[in-house]
Amino acid sequence: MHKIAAKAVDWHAVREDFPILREQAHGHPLIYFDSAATSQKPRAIIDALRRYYEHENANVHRGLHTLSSRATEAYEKSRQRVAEYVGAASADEIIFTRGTTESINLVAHAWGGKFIHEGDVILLTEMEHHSNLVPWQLLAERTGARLRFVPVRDDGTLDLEQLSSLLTPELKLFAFTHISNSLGTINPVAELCEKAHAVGALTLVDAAQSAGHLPINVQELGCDYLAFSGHKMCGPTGIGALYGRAEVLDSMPPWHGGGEMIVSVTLEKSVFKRAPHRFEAGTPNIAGAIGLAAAIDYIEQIGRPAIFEHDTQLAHYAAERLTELTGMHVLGPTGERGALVGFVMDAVHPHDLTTFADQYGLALRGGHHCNQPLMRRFGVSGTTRASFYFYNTTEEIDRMIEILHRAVRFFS
Ligand code: C6P
Repeated sequence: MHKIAAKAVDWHAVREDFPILREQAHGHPLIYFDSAATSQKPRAIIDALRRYYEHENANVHRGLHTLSSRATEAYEKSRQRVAEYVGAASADEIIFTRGTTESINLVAHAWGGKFIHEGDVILLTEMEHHSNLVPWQLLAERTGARLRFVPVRDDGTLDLEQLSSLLTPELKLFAFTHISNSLGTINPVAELCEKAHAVGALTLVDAAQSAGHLPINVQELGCDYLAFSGHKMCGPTGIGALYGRAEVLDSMPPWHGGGEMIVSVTLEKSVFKRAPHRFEAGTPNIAGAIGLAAAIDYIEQIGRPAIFEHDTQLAHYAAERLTELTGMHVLGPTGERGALVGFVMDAVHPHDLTTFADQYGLALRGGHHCNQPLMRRFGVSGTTRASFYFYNTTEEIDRMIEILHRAVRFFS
């Protein structure tokens, strides 16, 4: 996995593409280590949004005038770009959503509402973000379905030995994260999909933390659904996508009703379009989709293998240097890990540490990271997390270590 050769990239030049990284915070140069929450945006994406509003802005799929045709063409070209990016067989398999959360809710409502019944099982893992947990809890409450969980081992990896006993005939869907946003664990997606399919279940991959970081091909992974957010991969907020295998999408009823998603409407009844338009009621986030396609162009120009290599090297370097600090506990696997490192320090609560770090211009994230059950599993109320992207540097990590040493002295 992820063994495609990475090209050499001038990372310092790449960093110059991000105007916000020249900002200061509390009189210090900004060190932005919160890209798992949302990434920063390069000039190319900011320009693409401005270009759209200056030259193409109109509603899509409705008007017959020039601007509407331009906007529709740009919007549908963006869908094609997203399809290529995740290796989908067709652009019809890409539904634009507000992001990962909405993508998962779409599946829980449209697919779950039709196919999930009392006694059915939905399998999740203990490391799921609330976005891949709460929608299934709500579905289980509505239908009487049961939720089951693959446990997480002390090293932050999934306990796959327990998986075979969870793969029962009642299992209808296995929904799991590709990369944990708290632990950095990279799950073996293809293997998990194959095992779930062997008992006739569908699979949903939460790619919120992976889509901008490593090559993804849904056909090679063999997943039925894949959800991700544009804002974590250099794109604008409020846009993301759901990939759904054509056959699965065709079997699903709409979830939101409104304009754009119908073929015909009478006062009593409507006939709906096919996927993906059936799932995009109302005026979509046109600018967002165009911004997402621009983000994909930008990322592809650098190359995901190079990004993955760079980001994971930073994460390993940070994990290693953190161990220099006394009373430090780094969570997550020691082997392959995504672009983040979560840790707990005896001397200081994550919220206090994050506030302290901010005084030095360092943006960390402290708290439960929408992973309350996982925090409970590790016996902590929260962690401090440093998350990286390709614009970050080892020098910034060295500076973080200095600031953390200072924090230990201050709080002890
Ligand atoms: N995590 C963080 O870790 P949205 O908000 O829809 O763009 O993404 C939700 C989501 C779903 N799954 C995973 C694994 C995630 O990490 C996230 C978002 C952010 O800082 C916010 S809690």
